Amino acid sequence: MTRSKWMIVIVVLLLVAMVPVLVMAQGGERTGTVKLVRGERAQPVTDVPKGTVALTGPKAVLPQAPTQKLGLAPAETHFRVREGFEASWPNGPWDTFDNNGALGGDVCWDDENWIAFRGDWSGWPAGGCADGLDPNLFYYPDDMDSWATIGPFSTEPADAGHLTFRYWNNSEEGWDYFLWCASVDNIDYYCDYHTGYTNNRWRIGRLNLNNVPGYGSMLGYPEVWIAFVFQSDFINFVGYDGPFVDNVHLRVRR
Ligand SMILES: [Ca+2]
Ligand SMILES: [Ca+2]
Ligand SMILES: [Ca+2]
Repeated sequence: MTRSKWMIVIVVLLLVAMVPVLVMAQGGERTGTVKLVRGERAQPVTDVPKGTVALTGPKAVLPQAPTQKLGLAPAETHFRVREGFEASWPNGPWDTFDNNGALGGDVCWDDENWIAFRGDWSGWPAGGCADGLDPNLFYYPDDMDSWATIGPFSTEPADAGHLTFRYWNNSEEGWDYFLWCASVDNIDYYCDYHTGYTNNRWRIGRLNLNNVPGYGSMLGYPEVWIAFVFQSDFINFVGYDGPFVDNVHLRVRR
């Protein structure tokens, strides 16, 4: 081969070698579990390799109490929240707040009508409090530590507690985290998280209070909290829409 042909071969080989890099640059995502202490940023401890989607296992089968298995008693609901963000929010047991003070302004969750799994409205972590934005016009800001909580509620008489919800996310992968968590002291929260892009799809998020990641069972406690958290770092080089949450269903029963 002539020298110029060798050059072409080398260039082609280099381009082929770059394909995985180019593919990975196009909006990957990661999920995992992490312990989150209120007032601190999450330090993810387990990572799924970039581009691997491992969000949820097979559909959870709700465990039944012995009496139910025998057909003696129907399930008894002790605490239930259904939220589709189509009416006034926050309401009832919900609370929302900015957890890092003046840093990044005063930003918390609110109901918004930019995108929804069902209806027209969903929850968004940058829409509420004094410096809240409209997702129809803005991306999420930097330095966020935005919380939406349900609770406290009791699980003392409960045999089962399940949280399910839908979420859509586009956040800066590896830097800006959407987390869903549970706590028995409102300080240490145990969470699953998503960072990156859900490819314009709504995913199912789950939390089983009988098997909270990193903790174990949170059944049998006088006070339990659920939290949806979004944390962004100090910079984005391009704009991201962030996480939207819809069809939240929490049920604690025996
Ligand atoms: Ca909705
Ligand atoms: Ca703040
Ligand atoms: Ca960021």
